[in-house]
Formats: sequence, C-alpha cells, structure tokens
Amino acid sequence: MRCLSCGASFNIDQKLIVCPICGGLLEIINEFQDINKNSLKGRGVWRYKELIPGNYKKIVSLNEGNTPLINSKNYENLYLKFEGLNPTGSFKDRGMTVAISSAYSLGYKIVVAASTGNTAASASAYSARAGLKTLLFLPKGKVAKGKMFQSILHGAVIVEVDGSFDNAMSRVRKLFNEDKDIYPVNSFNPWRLEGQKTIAYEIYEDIGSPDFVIVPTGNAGNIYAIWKGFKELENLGIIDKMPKMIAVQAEGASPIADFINKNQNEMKFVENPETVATAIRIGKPVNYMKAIKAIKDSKGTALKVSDDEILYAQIYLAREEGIGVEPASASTMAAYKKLLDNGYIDKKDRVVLILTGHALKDPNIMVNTEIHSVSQDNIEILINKLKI
Ligand code: AN7
Repeated sequence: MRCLSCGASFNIDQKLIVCPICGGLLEIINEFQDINKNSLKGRGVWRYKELIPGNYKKIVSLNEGNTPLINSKNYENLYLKFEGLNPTGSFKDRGMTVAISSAYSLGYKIVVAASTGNTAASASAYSARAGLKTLLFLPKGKVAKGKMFQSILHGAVIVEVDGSFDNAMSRVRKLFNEDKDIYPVNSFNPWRLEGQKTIAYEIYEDIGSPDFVIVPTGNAGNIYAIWKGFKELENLGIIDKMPKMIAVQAEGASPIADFINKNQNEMKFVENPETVATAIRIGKPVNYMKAIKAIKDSKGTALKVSDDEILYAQIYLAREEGIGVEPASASTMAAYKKLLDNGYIDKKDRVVLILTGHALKDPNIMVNTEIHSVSQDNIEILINKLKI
C-alpha cells in the first residue's frame, strides 16, 4: 500500500484505511503475476475474488455486480453500463460488499458514512445483512427521497448535518480520527474501490477495452477504481490499450473539471456546490488525487455539463433508450453528446457510459415540474392525438 501524499509504502494490511504517517490517501498496489482462469466462477463482484485482496471470514454479498452493458439504439459504438440494476440501485454495492465483508472480518460492530444518498442506502443494506449497525451523516434536506427512504428502511441511525455533503464528510473524518471502533465505508477507504474496480473487469469480458469510459464524478473514487481495474488488466497482459478516462461533473460542482481545463496548480474546492444531480453535489472530492492520476495516466479529460443538459439527457435515455437513471448518471450522456459535437470523440470510437444509479432514487425534479397528466375531461382529445 502506498500513500499518495507522502509516498510512504506499507505491506498490505486490511486494517489500514489512510496513511498511518500523514493521514493521506492510500493506494492498494496489487502485483498480480497471472490469473487462473478457472478461478473465475459465478457472476458479479466475487467472480473476481482472486483479484480482490484481503482475508474474509465471511463474504457479505447480495449478488451485486453482473450489470448489463446495453448497446445504444441510436449510437452504434456507444455502450451503457447500467449500474442502477445493483441490489440497492447503484454501483456503491460493488464497493460495499468488500468494505462490509472487511468490517465484519476485522470484528467491527458499527460502520459510518457521509453521503449524498447512495453510499448511505448501500451501507445500510449491507451492514443490515452483516448484523452491524450503521451511522450516517447526511446533508440536511439534500438527499433524494428514494435514497433517504432506503436508509430509513434498512434501519440506519441518521444524523442530518447543516450545509453540504462536504460538511457531513468532515464529521466522518473527525469521528474516524477519534474513535477507532467505528469503521468508515466512504470511498477514502481504499478497500471499497477494490470492489468497484470490477466494473472494468465486466466491461472487458463483454467488449474488451473500449476507447473511452465516461464516469459521473463526485468524490472521485469510482473513476479511479474503474481505471485501476483496467490498469490491472493491462499489467496482467490481458489488454494492451487503456481506455481514456473521462470525468464528468455538474457545472455547480466541478472542481476537478476546472482543475483539468484551467491548468490550475492547486485544486480550487467549491464552497457551496449546487446542481440537480444531487448525487454529485460535492465541492471537495476526497479522492481528487486519485482521479487526477486516473485521468492523466489514461490521457483522458474532464468536463462539466449544465443542469439543463443533464435533465435533457435523462429524458433522452428514458424515452429513446428505455433506461431510467438518476440525474447524476445522465450527466454521462450529456457529456457524450458534448464531446461528439466538439470532435473530442468520434462516432466510430467505442465509448462506455457508467450509468451509476437508478431513476427511482431521485424522482423529485421530474414529478414536481413535468406536466405529466391531463384532466379526465380531455381524454378523448388526447387519445385522438395519440392515434395520429
Ligand atoms: C449515482 O453516495 O458520493 O465520484 O455519498 O451516487 O465515486 O463519488 C455518491 C456518488 C456518481 C459519484 N453517481 O461517484 C454518496 C456519493 C451516483 C452517485 C457518483 C455518486 P464518486
């Protein structure tokens, strides 16, 4: 394990979450020499258990992963990785199965997370399954209804924090420093990303290595995890070309896109992030150093899209492709269109969009603002219109 801040290295240790010297982000460096193809059994995250380090007394699983890679109807070389079909409706389940299995195996009884909603829902379900307790710090009034419901349903203890997700995250960091009996399952915990990297393995098994992978980016753990998955395949000699990793952020919460595009020396965090894509309403991405590494190493890029572009893309995916995703996930479709328009991506390039969360997670905006029903008196007129 190696610290991205101070460069210190440590023998792999499942108990390590941050650098014991400086508190920086740790990378788990796997030096796989070979993979025994016969070890690839079953489906989902644990199909790849030979590539997931750690000792597990019990695997706490809800059959996460094994999500479909759906070919777009309208764009021949576009593929949609529908992570909304995970057990709690988002990609977080891939990381949570590893993090909660680890927490259980290390003897923890309580896990903690800050969340814009999906990590909370996932942590609550997996720790319920493991018989652990869940403590959540959530930004007050800013978590989408579906996600809030899931966390309550699965029995988490919820603390609502004033301000943004970033304030909630600092509460977790503080608790983590002060109380060693509570296990953090946010993505600064590198073990979680060992589960999320299996997105790359599944894409590879379906279509090989694509030209581009577009990832909605908030805390920036997932883009690094997917890059890491492909990097490990490259190191194993299984692929010979890395996909370019593209981070997409919402205009009101885009520190990484600005850092990349404005050639800043230091990242400027966003104090009051704002966007309809509540999942990625994050101003201080804890994993930004990992995201920059993934983007630079793969020669990718980052961009931002507006809330209007996000909502338009959400409707496109729903009404043309038949795939219902939450706004954060739709940002990838908005990014694809933008990058086709400006020529960064060609129609011939093979591109994968990571559709991170299910539409049912975040219904507020559309239910509240779309004109979605007609009065009973107008039914005949409406039916005549449909028949044209
Ligand atoms: C649907 O749940 O941060 O860049 O607390 O829910 O790895 O943070 C959610 C993030 C993209 C961004 N899409 O992933 C949380 C949380 C959806 C998400 C992201 C999130 P990262």
